[in-house]
Amino acid sequence: MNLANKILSSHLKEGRLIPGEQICIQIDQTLTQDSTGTMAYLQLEAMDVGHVAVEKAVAYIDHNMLQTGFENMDDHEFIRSVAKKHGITFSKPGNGVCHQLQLENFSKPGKTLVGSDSHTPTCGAMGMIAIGAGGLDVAVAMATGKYYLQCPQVIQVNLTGKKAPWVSAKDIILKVLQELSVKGGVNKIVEYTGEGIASLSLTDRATICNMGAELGATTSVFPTDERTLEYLKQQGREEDYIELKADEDAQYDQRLDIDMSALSPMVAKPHSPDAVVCVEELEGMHINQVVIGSCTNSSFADMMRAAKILKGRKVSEHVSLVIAPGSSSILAMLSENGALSDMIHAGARILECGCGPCIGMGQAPLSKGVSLRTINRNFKGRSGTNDAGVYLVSPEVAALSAIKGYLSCQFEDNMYLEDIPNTPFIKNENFFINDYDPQTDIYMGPNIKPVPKGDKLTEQIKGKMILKVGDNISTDHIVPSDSKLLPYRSNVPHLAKFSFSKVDSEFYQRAIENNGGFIVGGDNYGQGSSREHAALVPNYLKIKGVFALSFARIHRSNLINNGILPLIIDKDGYEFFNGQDEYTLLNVKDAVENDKDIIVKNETTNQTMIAKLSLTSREKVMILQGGLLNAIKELGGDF
Ligand code: MIC
Ligand code: SF4
Repeated sequence: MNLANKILSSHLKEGRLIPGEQICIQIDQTLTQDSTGTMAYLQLEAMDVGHVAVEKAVAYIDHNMLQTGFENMDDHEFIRSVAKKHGITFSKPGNGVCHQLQLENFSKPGKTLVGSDSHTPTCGAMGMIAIGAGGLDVAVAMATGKYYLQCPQVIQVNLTGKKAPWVSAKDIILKVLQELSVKGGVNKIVEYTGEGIASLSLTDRATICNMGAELGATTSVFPTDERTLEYLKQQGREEDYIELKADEDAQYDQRLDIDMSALSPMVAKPHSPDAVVCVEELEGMHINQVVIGSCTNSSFADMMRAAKILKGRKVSEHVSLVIAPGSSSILAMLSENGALSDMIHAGARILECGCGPCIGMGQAPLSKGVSLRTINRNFKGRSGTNDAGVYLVSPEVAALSAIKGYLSCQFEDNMYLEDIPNTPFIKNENFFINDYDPQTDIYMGPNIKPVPKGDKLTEQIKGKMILKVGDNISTDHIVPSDSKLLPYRSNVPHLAKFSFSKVDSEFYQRAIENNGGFIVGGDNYGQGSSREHAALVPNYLKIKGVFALSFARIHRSNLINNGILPLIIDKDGYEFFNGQDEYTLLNVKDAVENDKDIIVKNETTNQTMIAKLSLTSREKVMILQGGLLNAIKELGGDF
């Protein structure tokens, strides 16, 4: 057995480990963050449960921290009160980014974790099965300890050789993205094997697992070894260590070989994480901004390497360098060992520990600007500046380029930090709140609006095609996020006004005028972030179905959870839709109940075509009932 299947099988509650079949796994840990958390906790409240049913549930505040109005802090207070009522650990704002904190404080080999954030797989570095999901699925996991998913295939990525000094873990995952693309991992687990692993630290592995989300993968996983133990010792948790690895004769569904000694520094160009080339190809490109941080590259080692490059040097006059360490512990350690002052002396702006610029919460680049970032996503407009170009690089390339004023990988030998001190982490318990009181009153700010509900499925559905888009539409396109919109994650009616605004400024108006309708998309529709707002908003706007060539995993589940049909079409089907014609799905209920194709009729031309819905038995119930919350109401919380 491979390692992924070993962990899955030890947690299997329903189904068989056959790729494509529906399985249910026992969940040991959950995490939420604030931008998806308010909805997840409103949904948890609607389920009327007591103490959470998992070993460890943590609610982080890391995304929405600018507090330019009352909305953010109202959300924080709402989450804090729900956490107290249900026995969930609350991580206060300023403590750091959820994935970095989960890794440092709670990750344990062999455990399962589900989180309302697409980068939850970061903890795969610890030999965990850690999966990103929509908020409602995480709420159900908190309430019942269960998570349903399509049993994934397992891809083996075999690492050999040793990376050269200036090659970083980021370059390994950028190489994997170059090979497999942003849809190469959909419904697959990426399992790393090979003698090359031993040279990668735990946080190197975390960077690699983190950006497995950009492959669309269900998750990524590493075996455990001395490096795992070393990290756990550093965290004062060595008793959590167990050895985990695949069997010698383990089977995989696909294999990719990467010789790390052949790699050089890489960069992902705008506007996709898989638009990867060698930095050398773009050496000398003028830059305006550099951001070092995010859940991908904000570890102690990343910060120390960047600090070493900056030490005694000066950030270029025309560059704004911002640095956000991943956790309060890391920040405290950088401050104690002097690395923080090396950064500040060089001219770096230090941000509080959180997501910050990665999700457009401040630090928007200048118009048409070039921003080098160590983050994981560079979708158009995500930085807050629609015409800026964001390039994804390693912390080393970011720091060097900040000094030079242009993209570069021409390092000097004395910039290299040979050994990262293995000092025990400075643990700061004061940012974690562990109160539990089932009588707690829930705090509700005025910006927190109810969760939209779906309608029961009818036999026929009529509607106009109100938007047709191409391949790789991300949830950032469907519901954009920046400092103006993120405060409204608890207010779906307000967010709805900005839906698809970066793709088609009239979408909202058309949806209102037509009382909803259909959307048509290409391949990998809904990639990227786990935000279920990309389904809650369409639900609120009465979108009845999305036709696409293929769907990203989390978004597909979010659509179904909201009672919206994820309809599969082929290339001819894509061409079938034109203008703003009216369409009728002639036999939906029958098709869902009896696994039939759906007949779609164009009412203007009278032509018909076929769309497919491939649903598991549980998904069928959700679609018939108009969403997961309705299904739970009808069939009970354990549904
Ligand atoms: C992201 O990186 O896009 C986010 C913001 O962390 C999202 C969650 C969200 O949209 O709130 C994610 O990755 O799931
Ligand atoms: Fe936060 Fe960015 Fe990581 Fe999302 S990808 S969790 S916004 S740091």
